[in-house]
Amino acid sequence: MSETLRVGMVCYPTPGGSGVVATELGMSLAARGHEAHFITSSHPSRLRAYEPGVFLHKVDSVDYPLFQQHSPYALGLAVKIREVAVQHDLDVIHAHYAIPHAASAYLAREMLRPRPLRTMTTLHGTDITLVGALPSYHEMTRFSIEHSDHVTAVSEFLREATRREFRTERPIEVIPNFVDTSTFRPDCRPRIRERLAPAGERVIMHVSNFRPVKNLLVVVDVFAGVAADIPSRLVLVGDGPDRDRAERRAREHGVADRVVFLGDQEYVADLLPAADVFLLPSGHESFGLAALEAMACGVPVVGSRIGGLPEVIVDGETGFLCDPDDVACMRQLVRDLLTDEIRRRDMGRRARERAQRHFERDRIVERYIDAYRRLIAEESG
Ligand code: GMT
Repeated sequence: MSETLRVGMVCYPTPGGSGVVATELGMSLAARGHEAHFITSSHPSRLRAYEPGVFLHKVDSVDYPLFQQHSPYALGLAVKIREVAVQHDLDVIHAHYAIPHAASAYLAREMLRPRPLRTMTTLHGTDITLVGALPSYHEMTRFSIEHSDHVTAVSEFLREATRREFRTERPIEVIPNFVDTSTFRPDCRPRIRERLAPAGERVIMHVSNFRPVKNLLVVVDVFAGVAADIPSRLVLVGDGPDRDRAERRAREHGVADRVVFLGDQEYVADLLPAADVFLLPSGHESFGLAALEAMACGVPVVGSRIGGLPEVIVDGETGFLCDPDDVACMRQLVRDLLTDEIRRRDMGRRARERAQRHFERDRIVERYIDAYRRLIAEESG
């Protein structure tokens, strides 16, 4: 078996956890001497530096009047996967987020027969819990899972949710998400903190794609309660459909002058250490990569007791968990943390330790490499 792996990485290029995981994984593979071929509709947002061994292949989108705004991306992707697999002799195609990537990988594999191409699908979250479960996609999601050569999920919660929702007995390996703790670290640049909180206020931070599932209005509600008696700023990183509603909510609470909207930021590792507390009150969260990145920066997280978040945040030790809409609970816990600096720092230290011990990038990347090698061995065995 060749030592060098050639992996096709299919992911969404937009900012979002599944794309981040795919991108970091591909770059880590390349840094170990393997080849990572990104097959995406545009440049993945976290792909910053050049790494020898990383290749980009853009999926063509066909502009034809009959398609109106519905260019059949899944088909163009399948054709591109097939093409890249042949040209670069790919061993494995790794689809991140089932819809429609796992179906496209399946089509590419079938088009290539008898040449072998092993397919692996990583389930990330809403591909199972929201979108994939919709009647329009349910059967296709189930089919894609059943026909993928290997399936992984980013948390125990997601594995169980998949089994339940799709009534599948298919083995699903849990490989949790990871963080590079040498990039995400507690070193706060004073200049960044001073700009975010010029009068020395406490900083509460939230990073997401501002979709309804992230409960951004709850973030603002919690902050408004805290800001009533603790000089503080809310720093919101990201963008998305709930941004306007959040701005309006901040005005209604009379705290708009203390809420900073930074928009989408690529270098969140520079921002997170400037936070005193990270808030993540999501309604659904299969893992919560943003929480893990905050923890690696030594920032305690106050989040929801739902989905995979309890697998990341240890309640009372590395952060706190409340019900997703329990504003009073979160408000009290944030307030407690901001008024007890020794406890806050202690929790932050334990949060970082947990990130290092359980979710360190290098160890988790090895688990993916092991899964690729097992898949290839099955094929040749
Ligand atoms: O499902 C989504 O919201 C999209 C997805 C993404 O691409 O950002 O997020 C999911 O995958 C992340 C990476 O594995 C997880 O950390 C997020 O918890 C998960 N989001 C949800 O479950 C809502």
